[in-house]
Amino acid sequence: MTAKPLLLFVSAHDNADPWVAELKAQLPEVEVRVWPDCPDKAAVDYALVWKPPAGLLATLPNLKVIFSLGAGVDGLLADPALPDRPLVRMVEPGLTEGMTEYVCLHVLRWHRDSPLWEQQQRDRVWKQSAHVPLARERRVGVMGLGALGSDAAAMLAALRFDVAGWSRSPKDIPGVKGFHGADQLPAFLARTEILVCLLPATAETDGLLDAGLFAGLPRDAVVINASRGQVLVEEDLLAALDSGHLRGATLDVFRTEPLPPDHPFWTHPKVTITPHVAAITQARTGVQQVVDGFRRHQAGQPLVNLVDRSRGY
Ligand code: NDP
Ligand code: OXD
Repeated sequence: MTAKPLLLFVSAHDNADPWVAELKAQLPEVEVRVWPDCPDKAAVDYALVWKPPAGLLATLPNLKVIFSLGAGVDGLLADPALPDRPLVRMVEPGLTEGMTEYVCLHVLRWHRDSPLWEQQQRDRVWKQSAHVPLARERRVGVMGLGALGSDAAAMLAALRFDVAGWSRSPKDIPGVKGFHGADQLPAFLARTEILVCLLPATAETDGLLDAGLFAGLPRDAVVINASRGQVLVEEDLLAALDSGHLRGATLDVFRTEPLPPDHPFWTHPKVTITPHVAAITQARTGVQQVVDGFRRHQAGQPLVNLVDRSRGY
């Protein structure tokens, strides 16, 4: 009898139970093991991973495909021993819908001045604004128009925001003004009152959200970063908030996670923090993508959502 292909689930964070249950239900033709339960490393054909121990994947000599539990693969690519096998990143509706909810929530929150009203409530102040703008009067800019950014931008446009997007290559998203490449970044920034960052962390995007970029935004602009902490220069953001140039920031991701208890972001009056929860891969729909990749690979068909290692995403 031929042995079933073996898939190894490795995650530093996720509770393996829902994943194993979904994998067994949706992929009965595969044997599933959860690291560190792996008596024969040579038997592992596929790996489904989130933050695996550095070097672990290199010890699996017959590994055929690496599936990432996350959309962002910067952590995996940082492992110098990452084996040269196809790397499939996570693109699944749960992650996309969750991110779009997060983006809309925080864009609306800043658009409707909620932080101000919350402060006024704490201070028992009744003071109305002379003008409460509509979404159609608010210019939002989304950096990164991939699986997540394109969906979020389209939903913001459906909420009637005046939306633009910036990406490496040109895009055509209905209701979203397209900007691309370094040359068009200044024009994109100049028209952006609420900036949403959904770029991957790569060599090119490292530290992109810095003092120079903030200076290109209009006064009172807001920054929402739900991509990776590496994209943001934290001291520059603090300086732009403290100088009064920026109105506020919502941050879900940080250079060091968990955010250290003494970090100034925790208590900054203009900063809202969430603990890297903007979007979470859902087991049921996430496994569907793994099933699709597994079946494609078994049938000798091209894999989708493959990471281009030279680009870093
Ligand atoms: P994609 O790879 O689908 O999209 C990336 C987008 O960024 C593309 O539009 C790409 O342009 C653009 N881009 C990349 N590099 C550059 C550059 N140098 N200049 C301009 N544009 C660039 O990724 P996803 O949308 O799936 O995910 C985005 C990121 O979100 C992930 O990498 C991850 O870091 C983060 N994330 C955060 C989560 C959270 O909970 N906080 C959850 C999930 C993901 P082009 O289209 O032209 O290639
Ligand atoms: C991801 C994340 O990249 O959750 O999927 O950050």
